[in-house]
Amino acid sequence: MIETRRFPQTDLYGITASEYSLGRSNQEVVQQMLEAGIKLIQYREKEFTIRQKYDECLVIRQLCREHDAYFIVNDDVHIALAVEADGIHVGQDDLPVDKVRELVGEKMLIGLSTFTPQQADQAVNSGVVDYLGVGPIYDTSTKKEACVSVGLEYLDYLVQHYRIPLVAIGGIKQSNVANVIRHGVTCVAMITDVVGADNIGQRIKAIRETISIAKASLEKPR
Ligand code: TZP
Ligand code: MG
Repeated sequence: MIETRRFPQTDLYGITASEYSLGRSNQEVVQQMLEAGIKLIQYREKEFTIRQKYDECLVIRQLCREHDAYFIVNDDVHIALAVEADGIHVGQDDLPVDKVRELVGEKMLIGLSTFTPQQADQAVNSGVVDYLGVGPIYDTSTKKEACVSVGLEYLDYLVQHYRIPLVAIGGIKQSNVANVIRHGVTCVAMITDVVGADNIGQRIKAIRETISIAKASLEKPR
């Protein structure tokens, strides 16, 4: 468990999705992400049993520790606690964030998915959320229950109005990530473009190069 609760300064947020991983296990995919230098991994599996998720999280938690990477669990507060994750990521239909904070204590990061300014306001005012998920920026079929894409305007609004760490997500790929970065976000999350790549390591390297070129073209990245 990390000592002080602080969202890491990092460019790419890796998320599991065995359905899109070309037959590779989540463990294998995470191993490749970590070897490619990703420092923030979220375990996200919507269709698995609690026991399957717990067993995978135990292993991935350890892998993240060995690579000095943060490990965040999606949805399941009790699994995050059971494996001593560094964070929990919840959405608007999960437990309210103040309740999540009560359950996980002060050390664990809390991320919240948002797609409207009101949700962002509430999250920031709650004082318990450490970063906001922002999206879907573009159309995506990866998140089954996703709302229609919010576009870059919502991201612009957050970049202009808040200092809380932001993670842009949804339909982001190597081909369009530069544009997202140019809107001022530091960190982006990608599912299919990473886990669905034939060579995950090479794809991550290419994405990170693209991000770093886009950031260099900005005066004041945040
Ligand atoms: N939350 C908003 S969009 C999304 C999630 C989990 C799915 C992102 O997946 P992809 O494949 O990067 O579009
Ligand atoms: Mg959720």
